[in-house]
Amino acid sequence: MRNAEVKKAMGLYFVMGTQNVGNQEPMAVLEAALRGGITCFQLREKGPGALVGENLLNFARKCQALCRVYRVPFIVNDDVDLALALNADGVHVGQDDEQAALVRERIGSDKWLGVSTHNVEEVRIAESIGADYVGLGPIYPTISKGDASAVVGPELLKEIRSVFQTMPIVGIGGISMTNVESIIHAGADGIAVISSIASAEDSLHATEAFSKKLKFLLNS
Ligand code: IFP
Ligand code: MG
Repeated sequence: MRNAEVKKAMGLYFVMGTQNVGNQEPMAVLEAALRGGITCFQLREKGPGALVGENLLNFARKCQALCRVYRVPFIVNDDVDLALALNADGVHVGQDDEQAALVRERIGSDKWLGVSTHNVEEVRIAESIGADYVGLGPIYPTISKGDASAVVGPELLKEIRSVFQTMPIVGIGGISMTNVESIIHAGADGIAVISSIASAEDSLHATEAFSKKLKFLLNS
């Protein structure tokens, strides 16, 4: 069943682009995250210095191949053409990206569709157009997104969970080892992180720590 598979993948969702890894080797960071136990990966290549064209295609192919080795779903942020060219497992779009309904039409029913949301109404719309999961955030203040909207907090997550009892929901934004518990307790199926893994001193160790904590929180 798709819903259960998606929920499981939302456990520890790693979002990364080459711009998120500082002077580290992006593939090394992704490999550390995969070894450490991430359950889903989203390629989000954005902002100044972002790879484009052939370079993006080649990098995306390498990421996808590595995710395959670890049997982790490979999702592309906001680039339907790239997702289709690679036959990615899914596409993630924001509110300002190509309308989610059009994306669903373009990718068909087999690929996962994820939508960034910030309130009840956006989740309602995402559900109505056939989103497989929603990212809700920023739960806490974040540095990874310059254009991030207002902090929603675990309270709104809890309210949204009470309205949408089966929708896979992943919390995103400002998540660290010290606040992950509040997000799972509020009803999320998992967490999405960028900096906490990509900018960590030791990405493998950071991922292992999140993974261990999430396994405990999600099974208790
Ligand atoms: N949520 C997510 C996800 N990804 C994004 N890129 C985003 C919000 C802005 F974690 F996938 F749900
Ligand atoms: Mg986007």
